[in-house]
Amino acid sequence: MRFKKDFLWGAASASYQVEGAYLEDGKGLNIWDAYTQDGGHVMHGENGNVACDHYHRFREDVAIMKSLGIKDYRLSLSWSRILPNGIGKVNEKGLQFYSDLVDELLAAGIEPLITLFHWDYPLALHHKGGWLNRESVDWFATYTKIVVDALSDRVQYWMTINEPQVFIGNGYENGSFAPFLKLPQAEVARMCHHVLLSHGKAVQVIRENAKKSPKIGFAMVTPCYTPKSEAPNDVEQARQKSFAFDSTSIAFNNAWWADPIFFGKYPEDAVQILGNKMPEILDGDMEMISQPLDFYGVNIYESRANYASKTYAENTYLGCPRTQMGWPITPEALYWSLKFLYERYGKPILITENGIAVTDWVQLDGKVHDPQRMDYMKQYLRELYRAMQNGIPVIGYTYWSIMDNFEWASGYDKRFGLVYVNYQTQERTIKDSGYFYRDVIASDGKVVFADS
Ligand code: GCO
Repeated sequence: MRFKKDFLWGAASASYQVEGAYLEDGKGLNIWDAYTQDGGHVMHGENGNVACDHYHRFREDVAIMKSLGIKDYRLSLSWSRILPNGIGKVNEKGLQFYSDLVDELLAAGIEPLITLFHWDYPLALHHKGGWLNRESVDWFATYTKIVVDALSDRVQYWMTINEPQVFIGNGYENGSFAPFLKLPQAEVARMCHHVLLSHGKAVQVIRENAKKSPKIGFAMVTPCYTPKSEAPNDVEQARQKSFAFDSTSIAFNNAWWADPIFFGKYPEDAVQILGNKMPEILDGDMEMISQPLDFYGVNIYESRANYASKTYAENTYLGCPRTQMGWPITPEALYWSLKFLYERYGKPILITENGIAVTDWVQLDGKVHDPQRMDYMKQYLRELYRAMQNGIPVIGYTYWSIMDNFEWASGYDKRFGLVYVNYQTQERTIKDSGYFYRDVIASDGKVVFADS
């Protein structure tokens, strides 16, 4: 058993989590820069000021990716590195960094996949109301145009926005991520609408200006429920629950985001439940939001679950296997999520993130032995293969993350990388899983099916 030859075997990172150089070469502040300096919100008072120093070490990091045979690298751009105030004057040194990184990747035979926005919102725009301000749509479109003009002669794959569920849900609903706010539901709904409009307008800008024929998507975190059994009524119940509007949070929903994009309308249950908290929808909004896409980019780590339960959420039980994040290990989430998402939206799927945090360290032999991560990857990739064998078109798999990095409010304790980072020395050590992934890629996935 093998994956198809042109399968995109990739790895991912995000600007704030790896770059560091938070004040260097004209970069402006973003909300994570601003709201982590007080040491109050992130584990151990940590922040991304230095992170993995990828800004200075990107050539070394690309060389590691090349040595592993990685086909594509999903990176995100720091909006405030390119536009220090979010709008207005361009920081040419910021653009140059990304141009150099793209050139380094292409020279290494690695396809750059660009995420335009991965949570590091320009502080200056936050002070102008951020996503609450409808002007945010034009701000994002202007930023997108600058990036497309600079990079689209070499970049073909574009993801507009990463996980609006999380940056809105944690950033503005439950307050656990920057800018650590808890806003009223009507304001959250309005932000979601402006994020969707921004996505749509960015798609339009890319289509109209890209020099290289673009392939455009996003990176949503929309895992589905796993049915209790393969009995038709259990499957149907899981499907229904996966797209029903769960009002415990506006942002942490699936159809709330994907239906406007693919159907040009909000899901009826959400409209009913939110009532007068629904955002104002102007003429043309839904057409703008539902610009055609080339793929459905999805981040999947675990099955969707209702965490309100006092004891065990779905797929969890006494002593169940969990990652260092505490997330249950549910490989079947890849099969069922892809099945339900493809049946509903009918788009080829790119796994834009999947991975595991494990308590890694460099051992006495100087290596990082991480058999749990290798087993996790095997289990999840087998379910991905099962989805493809059942007719679901999957264009690639992107491991999160190429290297250990800043895991948001959890700081640096949580290590997801295929490459271990010593944050005192910035020394990189390829983990056993990194060599395993090399063998997965070289064998078109064949080693995934070996039990040893
Ligand atoms: C996300 C983000 C990543 C995280 C990763 C592990 O999906 O939450 O895209 O930035 O670091 O998922 O939580």
